Amino acid sequence: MINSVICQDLGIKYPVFQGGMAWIADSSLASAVSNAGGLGIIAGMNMNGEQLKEEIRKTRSLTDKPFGVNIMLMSPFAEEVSDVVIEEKVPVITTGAGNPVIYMKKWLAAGIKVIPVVASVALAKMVERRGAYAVVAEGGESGGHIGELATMPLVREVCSAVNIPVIAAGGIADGAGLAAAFMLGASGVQMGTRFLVADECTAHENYKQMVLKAGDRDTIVTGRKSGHPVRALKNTFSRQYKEKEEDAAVTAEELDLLGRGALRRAAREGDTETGSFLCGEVAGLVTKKESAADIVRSVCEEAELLFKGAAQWVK
Ligand code: TUI
Repeated sequence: MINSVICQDLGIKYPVFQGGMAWIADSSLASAVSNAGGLGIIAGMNMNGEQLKEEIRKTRSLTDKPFGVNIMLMSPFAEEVSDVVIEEKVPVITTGAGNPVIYMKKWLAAGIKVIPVVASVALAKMVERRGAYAVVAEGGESGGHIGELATMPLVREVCSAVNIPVIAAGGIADGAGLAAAFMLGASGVQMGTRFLVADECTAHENYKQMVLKAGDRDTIVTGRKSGHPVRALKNTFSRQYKEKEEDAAVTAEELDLLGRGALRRAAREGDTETGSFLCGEVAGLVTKKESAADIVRSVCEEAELLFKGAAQWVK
């Protein structure tokens, strides 16, 4: 069975995290992944403190296994939810889209394992010094808000720069991806796109169909100019956004207005025209719906077979 140091430390069976996808990763998906032996993660991004509290309690009613909360640092509720996770004694926090050091002291004092998502060696080293238990090194193949580097160089460089566990993310959707990440020195993987089509994922059916149909070249990155690059499926919204951001006559306010509510319209309403369908480059590998348990188990079993067969390359 695939196993690593993070399994013992976090009390999970498989070294697989589910990404904290905004407007998608709720108690249903997070509890299913945790019950399957991975680490389910609730997205705090779109919730205020009260809403997150409710979602944490729901998750606890659905699983007795460890789970995490992702705090998106650009969220207007970041400060508020940073206290809720302490009150609710959440065992693991991941952070995204920023530098979490201003919150780390209080989380660590509360005994929470802090696992920032990083897109650079510099931030990985900084959070290691501040007491992070591990980092998620997320490459630009991911869906959603992304950094500059690709997963292969980022994971390798972060692994050689820090002495804490590294969880690889970005472009991983099957056992081969997990095996490759471990070969780079990672102790676990985080997947988002593969879990979008899980039976327990409450994203709109239109979202799931778009992911299932998408191929390798069906995502696009917008927002590079504004410094907030985001990867999403190509559709009317993302093409229009791209066109407008390249038009010097369009102001930042107009772009902001266009993007407002687009994640909710995709995830909850399935609005294929005006929604922003965040999705990673691995969409081409995601071809069938199945339970979260089948996803976690099959990814680990595929990786195990690959490792067992790896001696064939040594003569
Ligand atoms: O956070 C994510 N992915 C996300 S958040 C999100 S919500 C949203 N997205 C777009 C528009 C509006 C809302 C959707 N997807 N991933 C984690 C991640 N963090 N990826 C990259 C980073 C990152 C980037 C730069 C982390 C830190 C950083 O630099 C911080 C610093 O100060 O060095």
